[in-house]
Amino acid sequence: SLVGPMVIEFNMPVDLKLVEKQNPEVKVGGRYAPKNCISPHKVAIIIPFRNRQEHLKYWLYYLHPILQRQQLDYGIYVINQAGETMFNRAKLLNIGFQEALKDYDYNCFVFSDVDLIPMNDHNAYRCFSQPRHISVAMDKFGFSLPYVQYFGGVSALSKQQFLTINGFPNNYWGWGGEDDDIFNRLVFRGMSVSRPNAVVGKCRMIRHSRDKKNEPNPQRFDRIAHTKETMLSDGLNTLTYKVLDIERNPLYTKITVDIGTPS
Ligand code: UDH
Ligand code: NGS
Repeated sequence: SLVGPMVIEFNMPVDLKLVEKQNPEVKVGGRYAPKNCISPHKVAIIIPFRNRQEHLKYWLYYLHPILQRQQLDYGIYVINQAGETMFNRAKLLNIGFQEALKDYDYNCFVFSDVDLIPMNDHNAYRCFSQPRHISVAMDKFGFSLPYVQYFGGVSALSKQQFLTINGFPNNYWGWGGEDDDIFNRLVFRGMSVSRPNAVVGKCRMIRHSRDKKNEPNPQRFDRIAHTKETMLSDGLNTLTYKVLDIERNPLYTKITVDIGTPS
């Protein structure tokens, strides 16, 4: 049922009640599995989140139909950082991995920023034999990679790939570098990055200004220089947080978490 290139725009209002009606097969919490086959791709989609409801509405509007056409067995998890302390994208992604596994035996994890939409449904939101980078041709980078090691935006790791690198770092507070740390982890564990080509990989980002409490992290350059050592003691094996609330909405599961403060 794939259609190939799609028109993606962000100039109309999105009504989630309507999106629900347009996706009658999506079950509570944003779960779906194809009716006429058993999908080998049991995918938890993890979105790091705080105060971006407008972006989330576009994301749900565009992605639900695409993911269903891709015949994935999937669930949508929005990991909402409580409070007003510095944002921590990678830690929220670790939490998403751990919490989604309490729901279902997912074998694949797609980590997606809330403001990125694929422009071609041949760009599979699933896992491959090597970690997958999905958002390889973003409009804001002229539809190409900004640098060859770039692993930000949207990526997919199998459960095994994620466990092999001890998950993601928990101590990148504020903007930048955590995606480069993840790339380093993959390389240090002998993996390489799989990517679609730059035509299939085209995607659009919703334009926005910098969020409060997500200013560039001045420690990021120093941190990415030490991934090899820090990945042993910073990751899934040291992840701590408190779940404050789990909301099972019709189109997504929203998990609000207290992630603490920089140590
Ligand atoms: N995010 C939130 N809330 C925040 C911060 C980040 O939900 O307050 C999530 C969201 O999923 C977002 C992702 O974290 O897509 C990455 O953060 P980002 O969108 O701030 O990062 P990006 O590199 O933008 O896209 C940085 C600021 C760019 C300013 C450009 C001004 N023209
Ligand atoms: C690099 C950042 C990455 C970031 C990428 C794209 O410089 O975290 O730019 O940024 N690495 C460091 O700062 C060490 S963007 O143009 O999207 O704002 O993802």
